[in-house]
Amino acid sequence: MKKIFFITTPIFYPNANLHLGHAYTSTVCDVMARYHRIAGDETYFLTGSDENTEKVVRAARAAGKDAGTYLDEININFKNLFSKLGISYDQFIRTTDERSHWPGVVEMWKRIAAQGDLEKRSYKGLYCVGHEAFITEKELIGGKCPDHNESPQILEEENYFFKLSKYTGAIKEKIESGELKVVPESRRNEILALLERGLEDVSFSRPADKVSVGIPVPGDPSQKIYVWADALTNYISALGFGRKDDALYKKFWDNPDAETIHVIGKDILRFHAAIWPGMLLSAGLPLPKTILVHGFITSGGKKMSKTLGNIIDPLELINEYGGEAVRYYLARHISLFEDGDITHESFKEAYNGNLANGLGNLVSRTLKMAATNDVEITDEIKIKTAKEKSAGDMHKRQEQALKNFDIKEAVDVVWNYVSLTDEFIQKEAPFKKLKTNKESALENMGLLLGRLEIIAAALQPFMPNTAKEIQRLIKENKMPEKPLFPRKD
Ligand code: ME8
Repeated sequence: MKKIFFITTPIFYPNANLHLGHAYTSTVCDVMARYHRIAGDETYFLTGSDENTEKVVRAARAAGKDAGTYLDEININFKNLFSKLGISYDQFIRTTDERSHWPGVVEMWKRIAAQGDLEKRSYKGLYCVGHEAFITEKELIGGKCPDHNESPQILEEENYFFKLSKYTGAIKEKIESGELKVVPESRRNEILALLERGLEDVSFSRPADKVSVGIPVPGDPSQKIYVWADALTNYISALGFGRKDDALYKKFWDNPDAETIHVIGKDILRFHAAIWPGMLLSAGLPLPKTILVHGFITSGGKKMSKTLGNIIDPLELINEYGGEAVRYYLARHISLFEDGDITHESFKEAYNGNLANGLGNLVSRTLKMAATNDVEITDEIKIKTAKEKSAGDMHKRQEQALKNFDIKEAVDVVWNYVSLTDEFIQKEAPFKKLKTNKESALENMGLLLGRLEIIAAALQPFMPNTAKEIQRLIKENKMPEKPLFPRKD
């Protein structure tokens, strides 16, 4: 049965260009979105940028630009990377967009306020500008925030607090019952342990005179809505929640049959699996169905950082190897459920071994044999190849893997099939056999074309352009004009 499928990336902070971690989240979402579209599901893929933040103000100032110009420029960079990576989003939301985003946030605020869940309180604490959050004494190392290497400021101010603590039990129940799935199990346990300890109320606004950006609190212009209440609501404001044109919201969110999934990194689990469900419960709105949490990408076993000089720029990799190769690496060589590593060396090794040699070589060999001997693909061959056990097994395993969000396994099975096909060429040696048993040789070549067609189809969600190129070459019965993946030395 056709499904309704809604998938989101986190909205990214535009205080710097996107790095490989962001490219990873986006690629995971794109693979899932493409897979569902191919299956015929009605699919909507949302991404965007999280702009109402002091980080942006500081970055714009450092670049000597006004915030508007700075944001427009960096959004072009975001979209440029997405285009090179083939990220097929349906909408890119910007939280500074007063027409599409703000009405949803205002509506969300009003609903939570109507429940009596927002309360003005005086708050004094240590505030880290990098985190845009109050942090505790315990988290400091040498008096500084370890993530941002900055001393926090002591702030005392009036904030509206969201009474999140009130929803601890209800959120726990939704996760325990599976109504809200948190995947993988380890992250589910992590959030359940947090809920077991009890949630604290959270600051939801800041004095308007202390912040330069943000959406004014409805009915109290002395306060501005604080970044998380603003950012999380993007997932529904983008669909039209709080607006008249809310058809997408009704179809993709406020619909028991819609599969809704947020893909996030492990750093923002609490926000998505505690604060966001709390907000939705308070506002009387449906919760997402699944929160899929991935690990972090490291380089050489270390967190990528400017100080260590081990940041890998996705654009640099794309320029050298192409967007499809980057998608391939992220999908297959990073496990979604754990931290994954990448270095220039590991990338090149995977590229040469599995793309230049593995897939690229198979495509060249098969198409060369077919083109020189005028072997063309026929419906009969297609049916015969699809009936082979190896093809059936691959499909079954791929489908199961994607159901479990195991993208790595879903690509691994394609390469197993590539290896089986290589072995078939080795064993049957159709090129040599031409002289002794032409009929069998031609039959082998036809089967190889059929298998290549199956490989191309199975690659579609992961490497869409490569899949299309292989399909074109088969159809036109041509050898690639140049190798699909030239070897790199
Ligand atoms: O947190 N490895 O935005 P952000 C893998 N605006 N993924 C990584 C990563 C790494 N090393 N570093 C970042 C924000 N990510 C908020 C989100 S959503 C309502 C608001 C990915 O620009 C990961 O998905 O810091 C992480 O959750 C996201 O980028 C955070 O991007």
